[in-house]
Amino acid sequence: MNPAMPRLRHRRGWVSAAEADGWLAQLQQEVPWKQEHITVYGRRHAMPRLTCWMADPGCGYRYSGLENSIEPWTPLTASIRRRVAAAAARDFNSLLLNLYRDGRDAMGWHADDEAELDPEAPIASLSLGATRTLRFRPRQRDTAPSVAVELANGDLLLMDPPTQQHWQHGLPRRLKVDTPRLNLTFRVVRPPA
Ligand SMILES: O=C(O)CCC(=O)C(=O)O
Repeated sequence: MNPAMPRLRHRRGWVSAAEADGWLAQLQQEVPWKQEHITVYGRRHAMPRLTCWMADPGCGYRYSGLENSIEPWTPLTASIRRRVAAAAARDFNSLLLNLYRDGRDAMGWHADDEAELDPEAPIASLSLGATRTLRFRPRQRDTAPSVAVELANGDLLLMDPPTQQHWQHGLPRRLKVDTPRLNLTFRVVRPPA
C-alpha cells in the first residue's frame, strides 16, 4: 500500500434515501443505546454520542478503554450485516453503532487497531441520516495531507487494510447540523485464542 493515501472504497448512495431513512428511524427506536463515559486526567466525561456493541457470542471488544457489553443482533442489523458482507465480499462478526444526536456529537482522532480486531479485515462503515465529514490524518504527522470524506445518508465506506496501521480518523463537530446521524461500523473480531 502507498501509505500516502488511506485505502478507501466509497459507495455513495449504497442504499436509497428511502431505505436509509427507514433504517435510521427503526434503529433509533430499537437499539439499546448506551451513554458511555470516559475518564481523562481524572475527570469523568460523557462521550459525545450514544453507542451500542452488537456481536456474535464471544466477540467482546474493548474500545476507548471500555469493555463493551455485547447485545444480540436484531433482525434488521442481521439483515444489514448480510448485505454489507456481500458488498465487502467478507463476513463480519461484530458491529459498533454510534448515534450522533446532532452536530455537537462527534468522535475524536483514533485508529481501529485494537488487538482484538483482525488487521487483515476491512472495516465497513454505513452512514444514515445527516451528512458529516470523516477526516483521515497520517499517524506519522505531516507525512501526507489529511483527507476528508463527506458521508451522506445511505453511503457505505470500506476501509481496507492496512489503513488503520497508518491513518487515524475522526468525526469533527459540525454545529450547523441539527439532525441525527447514525453510523454502523462492521468489524471482524478475532475469537480469543
Ligand atoms: O461515525 C463515523 O463515521 C466514524 C465511526 C468511527 O470512527 C468508529 O466507529 O470507529
